[in-house]
Order: sequence, then C-alpha cells, then structure tokens
Amino acid sequence: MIPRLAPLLSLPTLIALGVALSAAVSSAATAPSSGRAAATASAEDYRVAELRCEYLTEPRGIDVLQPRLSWRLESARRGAAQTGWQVLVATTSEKLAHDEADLWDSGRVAGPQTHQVVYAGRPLGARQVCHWKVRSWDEQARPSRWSDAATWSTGLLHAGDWTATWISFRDDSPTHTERQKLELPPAAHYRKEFSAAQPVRRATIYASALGLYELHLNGARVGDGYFEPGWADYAQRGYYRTHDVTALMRRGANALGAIVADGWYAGYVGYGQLVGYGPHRTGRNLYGHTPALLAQLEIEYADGTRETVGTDPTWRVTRAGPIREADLLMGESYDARAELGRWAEPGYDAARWESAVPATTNGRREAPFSDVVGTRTVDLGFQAPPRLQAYSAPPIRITQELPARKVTQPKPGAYLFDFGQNFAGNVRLRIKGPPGTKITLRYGEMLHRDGTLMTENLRKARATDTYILRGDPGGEVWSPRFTYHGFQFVEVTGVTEPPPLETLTGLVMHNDTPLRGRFECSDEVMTRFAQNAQWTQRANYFEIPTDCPQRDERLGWMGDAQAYVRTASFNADIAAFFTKWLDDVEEAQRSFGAYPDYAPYPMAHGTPGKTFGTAWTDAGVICPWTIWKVYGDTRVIERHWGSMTRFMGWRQASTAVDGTGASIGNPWGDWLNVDDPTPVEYVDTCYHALVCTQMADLAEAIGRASEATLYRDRAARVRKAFAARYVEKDGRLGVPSQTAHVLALWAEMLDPKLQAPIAAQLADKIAASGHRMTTGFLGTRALLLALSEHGQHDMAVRLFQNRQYPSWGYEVVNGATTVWERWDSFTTEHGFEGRNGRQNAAMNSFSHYAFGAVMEWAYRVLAGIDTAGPGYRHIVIRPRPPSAARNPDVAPIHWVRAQYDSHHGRIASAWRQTPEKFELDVTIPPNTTASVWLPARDAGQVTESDAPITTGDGIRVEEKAAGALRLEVGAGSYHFAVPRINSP
Ligand code: RAM
Repeated sequence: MIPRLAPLLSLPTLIALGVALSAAVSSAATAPSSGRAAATASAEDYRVAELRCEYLTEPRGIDVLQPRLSWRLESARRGAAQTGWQVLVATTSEKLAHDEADLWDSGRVAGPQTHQVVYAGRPLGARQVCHWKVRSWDEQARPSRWSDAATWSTGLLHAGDWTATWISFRDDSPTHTERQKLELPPAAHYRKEFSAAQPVRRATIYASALGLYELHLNGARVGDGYFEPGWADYAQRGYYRTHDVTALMRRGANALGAIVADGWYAGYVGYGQLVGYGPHRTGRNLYGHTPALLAQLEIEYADGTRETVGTDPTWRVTRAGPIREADLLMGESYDARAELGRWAEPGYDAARWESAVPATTNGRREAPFSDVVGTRTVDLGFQAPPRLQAYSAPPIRITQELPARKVTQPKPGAYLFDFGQNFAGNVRLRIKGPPGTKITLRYGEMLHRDGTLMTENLRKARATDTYILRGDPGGEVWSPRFTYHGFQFVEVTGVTEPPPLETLTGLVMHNDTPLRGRFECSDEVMTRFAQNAQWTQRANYFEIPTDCPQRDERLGWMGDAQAYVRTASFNADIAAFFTKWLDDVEEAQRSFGAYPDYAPYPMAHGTPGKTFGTAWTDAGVICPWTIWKVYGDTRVIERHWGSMTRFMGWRQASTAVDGTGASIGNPWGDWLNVDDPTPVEYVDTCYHALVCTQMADLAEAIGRASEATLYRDRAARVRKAFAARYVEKDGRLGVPSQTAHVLALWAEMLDPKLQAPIAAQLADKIAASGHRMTTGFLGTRALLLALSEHGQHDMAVRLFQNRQYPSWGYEVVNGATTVWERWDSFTTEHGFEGRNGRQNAAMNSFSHYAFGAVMEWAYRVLAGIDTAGPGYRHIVIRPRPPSAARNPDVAPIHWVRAQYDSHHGRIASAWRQTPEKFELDVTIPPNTTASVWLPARDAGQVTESDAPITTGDGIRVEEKAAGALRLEVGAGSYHFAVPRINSP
C-alpha cells in the first residue's frame, strides 16, 4: 500500500498542457544555450535514466546511421509525464559537459516521446564516438536535470574502411568425408606484435571471423562476450564486432592475439551428421573448410595521429596450442601441457609458429553437399562474406554462476555433479593433480534411475569436454570457450580422488537480454513453472532463438519462435535480439517467397521439395508484428516490408482454389499434439487470416493505408472461405480437434455470435476428456487465451493449474526446472519411456520453450498486464481472478503478483481475492496511462488507498460493463479494493 499523494492534474489537463507547451517550445528549439539557465529550476522528483541507443546500453560500432535513442523517466509522483525533451550529442565528453552539441542539439521538442527518438544531427561517418545526454520537461513544464552522459559509436561502414585482410593458416587437410567418424580440428592461435610510439587516446578493434574468435591484447582477454562474431549465412553476409581496447594498450611494445575455432562456419551444426546432410553427408563444414580471421586495431594517439594494425600475412599462427578440439556440439578438449604461455604479450618467441596466409590461399575446394533438396557441388574454399554487418544484439555473456548442489558417485570413478537447475552454458573446472591426468566432463539434462547420466536425448551431440592437467601444484582453472551444452548434470571421470563440490561452477550463458518479468501466484507449482519458462528462454536465446540447447539441433526453428515470442517479451527485453535474428530470417527467405522452417538455413530439411511449413513460415510476419506491438518499433516493419510483401505474395499464390489453406509444405502443423491432430489445411487457413490481419496492422503503422485495406479484405475473404468449408450448418466446426476450436477462436475466424458457443463446445470437450488438453505447439500457445476471451476463464485457470498429464503442472511435479519438449518427456512412473512407455528418447528435449508460451496468458490475462496500442504507451491492467471453488483438484489461484519492466519502466499488477474483497496494487510507469479494470458495479464500491475514489486524484471512471468498471489513471502506484468480488 502506498501513502496518499497530493492531487494531480487530470489527464485532459495534461494533454491540453502538452499542446500549449508544444507551441511555446518550438521557438526555443533553435536556442541550444537556453538549457543551462533553465536547468536550475529542475523538477527534483523527475529524472531521466537508462539512456539507450538502438535498444543497447553504450553500444560500440553500430552501423545504423540514424540510430534511435531512448530513455526512461523516473518519478514516484502520480501523473508524472513528459511534455518535452532535448537531446544533445557531442563529439567529445568535454564538449557535452559544456553543452556544446556539435553533432546534434534537438532543441526543446514538445511531446511525450522517450523511445526511439531518431537521431537527426550531423551525418555520422565511420568510427564516430557520440556522447549524449537528455533532459525532459515534466507535466508542469519543469525541466529535469540533464541525464548522465552516455555514448555510442559507429563501426566500419563501408568495405573501404577495412584495410585488414582475411587471414588463415595454410590448410592442405582433406575435407572430412567419413560421416560416422568425428573430425575435430584444433583451434588456431594468431599473434602480431606492434609498437605504439605515442600515448594512446583511443584504441578500437573491429573483428570478424569465418568461425569463432576470442581476442587478446597484451595478455588480457578482450571484452566479455562469447561466440563472436555470430552466425549469419556467410556466403551472403558476416557479422563483425567492435571493442574499445584503450585500457589494454601500452606505450611501446604491444601484442594482439586471437584464438579462432570452427564455430557454425566449419564445425558440426544441427542434425547434419545424424541425417547425413552437408558436405560428404558429414554434418560439418556447412559453410566452408578453413576458419579465417579479420581484425583491425585502430589506434588514435594523443597527438591526433592514427595507426592501424590489421590482419595480414605478417601475423603468426600455430595450431599446436592447448585447444585440441573445439566444436559447438561435440565439446572442447584442452591439453594444458600444450599451453602457449604469454603468447599474446610482447616479446614472446613465436619462432616455431608459421606465417599466416591470406585466406584466399585456401581457395577453391569442391565437395558434394547433400540435404533434402538433393546433392549439389559446393565450394568450401575461402570466400570473403560479400558484406560485413555490425552485430546488433546484446552479446552472449556469462550472466550467472551456479554452485554445484550435490555430488554423487553412481559408478566407480564417475562423479555426478548436480546444479539443481537445467541451463545452457559451460562450467569452470578447478582441479589439482599430476601432469597428464585426463579429466572428462560429460553433460546431460537428466539421470537414469540408477543415477547415471542420461545422454540418449543428445543424439549425435557428443557434449563431452576433456582437460589434461599440466600439473600445477597450485591447482588449475579452466573453462571451454568454443562449445556450450544444455545440462543440469555433469559427469566427471579421471579424477584421482573424490572431487569436492567446488570442483565445478556452472556458467549460465545466453545473449544478455535483460530480464524483465516476474510472475508469482498462490499456486507454487505454477510460480515454479513461470521460472522454468524463463530458464528455458535463457537456455535458448543463444545467438538465435533455438528450439533446444542440448541435442544435435539448436536451430532457429520458426514455429517455436513465433509461438513463444510474446511470452519471451515478458521474460526479457528481446528487442535487439530479434532485430538481429529478423535479419537472419530475411536472409534465409526462399527465392520464391516462403520463410523456411528455421533461420539461419544452412541445410534444407523435411519433405523433399518443401522447405517451409504452415505457422513456421508465418513467423516471418508474426515476429516483426510482435516486436512492433511490444516495443512500438516501426523500423523493423520498414526494414522487412519488402521481404514480408514477397512472402505474402507467395502465400496468396499457394492458397487453395476455394480460398482456404493448403498443405503444401512440411506438415508440422499442431506439432506434438496428443493424439488429436488438426489437418494442416485447416491450420493454414487460420494462420493465413492471422498474418493478413497482422500485415494490415503493420501497413497502418507505417502509413501504408491502401495496403492495409487490401490485407484486411484478404483476411475477410479467407475467413469467409473458412466459414464455408469448416463451419457446419448447426454452427459447429467440421474439425473436431481441440486445436481446431482454439485456432478458430484465437485467429478470429468465426462470426462473433458463434464464438461463445464454440468456446463452450471446446470447454465441454476438455471436460469430457477429464480436463486434459490434447493441444500441440500451436494449440497450446492459444488455448487459454481463447478460453478466457470467450467466457471460459475458469476452465483456462483450471487447465493452467492442472497436475495431470498432459499439463504444465505435470512437468513441475515430475521435477522439471525447465519446460519440456513433450508433455511426457519424463514420468516418475515410466521414466523416459513416456506415459505409455513408447517415447522416443532421442527426440526428447528437457529445455524446449514452445509449451511455455502459456506464460503470455499468465501475464496478459491472469495478471492482466497488456498494452492497448503498440509499445505500452497506454497500458491495460485487467486482472482476471477465477471464480472461487471451481476446481475440485487444486485450490484456484487467489492471488497473483506480476511485474513487467517495459521501456517506460515497471508495470506491476498484484491482486488478491478473499471471500470479503478483491484488492489490486497497480504500478504504472511515468509518461504512460492505463485503463484499470476492477470487478465492481460502480465507482462507489471502490476505494483507492483506503478512501473513496474521486476524479480529482488523476483517476477517471470511464466505463461500466457487466460487473466491471474501467478507470483511467496516469503514472503512479495505486491500491484499489472492492468488497465482495464477482469476476469481471
Ligand atoms: C523439431 C524441433 C522443433 C520443431 C521441429 C518441427 O526437431 O525441435 O521444436 O519446431 O522439429
């Protein structure tokens, strides 16, 4: 509960004030120096925080030349809102401190915009460091103080900015041809000494690789990112990164080093080896044979002169270092006896190293490449990516360390470490022992009944690391760098005595998308499930949204991504992560217009001739639509509009003659449904209508009104065709599956008057099957949304809380710490054999987020946090408690506490219902407004902070519906209470 605050201006007053201000400030826009004087009258309880550029904090080397700047306002005051802003951008921090905005002074601009303010200053060139700050005028036109300064910098923008050349080691090794035998080459170490004659003002490294690199400067590792530079279709494009290394530079002799491994470029990827795809069907070398490096260190001396140290054949290289194997799927082997000492420091004797060669030396190398398309000849020799692009997502980092909880010894000499949590990443090994001792680490998500490690579900991913001790009497510490695993357990063999718990530390790794959401409720099982979903996302937002982190797959499966993306947006800030991946998606688009099953798309899978599938292909629209909806991002629409339009053209052409859907691609459909299939044509019709509607929304958002109309008309035609084909004369659906009912409701395929009856029929079906759902990936995502929306909310809550197979709760009570791929991935009764003893152990991931998509409903409906339009400018708080005592198995949820940190700040909804009253604590961030729905007949029933609500408090009573009251509020915290609940 919060203390009552002074009455504030009402919303209409605020809006009017904004308009008046906009007239008053436009004259000030050209007078940048007016700022300093005005700043003295700042509003104390109103601050500008969290400056971000292109969604990132202090990004280095971006290639967006009109980047979007954002900030967040902080104020505990009710009704706090921005009426104007000013951005200053300068070339140096000194200039910025003196308000000398030599790049951009926006002047005072009227309006509420705090998000995605497009830079409109002097044109930016390559290598430009931009220092910026913001101030904001509050609802009473009082200016804030200037924010803290922040920076961004641009990268190398044109091919001509790169003077470094691609280098490699001379590689005469034959291309691997034996599918059943692993080929795991060592990583290469590169080094170059140079001298910095003058004191250094700034030093920046720009780097890329075909493969993965880890950079070192003067003995120190550069940056805290892993798996750089990232995965793209290297034949079309590569990523590069930018690191500020000023602090690592020395006057005089310096040494730059890089370790380079196969990565996605040359290593094992996906199920290539399992199914016999790739060059010689080996599953490796999908893009090329020999990794290569490109690095350019640019030094700016204090006297203004510049020097560049770039990769070229004067660099030295060795493959005799300690990293004997380095593969994403198979694992890493490290022989500490072969360590290279101070190899990345000046003065090192590299006489036994070889000269690096221009990567072009490893020229043409033809090989037969097989996948479901057939076998074709490819060139695995070096080809420079035609385009280098700055990486636009947050880097993959170690975001958390987990101590081991338990060690057991299931068989002689094998010790099993349990981290108590399934996650993705690596471990840190601390070990002491005689030189040459070989420690083997095997990773798994589960244990067999006898306590041994279960690895059947890893399929061909060897997921094994080895470490050979150098015999340091002080002990040795090691972590792999170029592999990662999905695991909860690690089996350690090779130790001479029982290892203590501290031998291993779990390193949780993923793209560092800031965590944003928290959901708790009175049902602890479902509180745990919410955490499981977040953990599963962390394990899978790993370079791309992967299906799973453990087995030989880890691909950007599009169906999973689209089903989960909205849930993901509650768990973490995924805007920059999707900005990056949607480029990969567009790049993977088939020439005829379809988006493929997964992106990137190094090999074609599924039914011959089909490279796409309904709902999987539609991710190319659904994901951008969601990013727009959640973040108000219109640039993502503009960027992919051409691609999405081509897709929609293909989609139209592939529609059946009668206007309904078709089964033309891979028939994934309602994947992993429980013996209750839905025809793909049916699913296709629903998804076609859905993406037409979303395209109309997107067209409107970027001012393409006529295209919006065309897409809306098309959606209407598809819906008409659906009705003609699938709705029977008695108003029932022609397809009996649960998912058919769910999709008809969720994709709005039905005449409104049929919605409630069809939802009732769906509820009856579920009840008749003993309250068991049968839905797969597609149906499950929408099931509870459809039920709650159409009068069956109690059924939705009951399913959410179910503990019986198949249900989310079933996983939790069977010990899950992440979301499972299958409803019966493990049962206490049948182990990995599934509920009926007929499970496929190989196709059984314990960290697969698709079924976790129910969390969208938990946040949007149960907790009731939603956005009215795009970007949470106007928020909807509409909590939905279930009716009491409608669940004979589990006490219905009677409180929920949820929060979501939007770009505007924290939105919180916490409700509790007792037989006497319903209480709701709401927090609305500054500069936003909210519609709050309460289960009340009229305003007289409602109290806020224990007093009757009055409109003077910035609260407006807007609408009375049956048993529900809508209030309009501004920013602030509110405690509402309504006696004698009846559900809205
Ligand atoms: C599986 C993936 C994924 C699914 C596809 C159809 O191999 O794990 O989850 O989308 O198949």
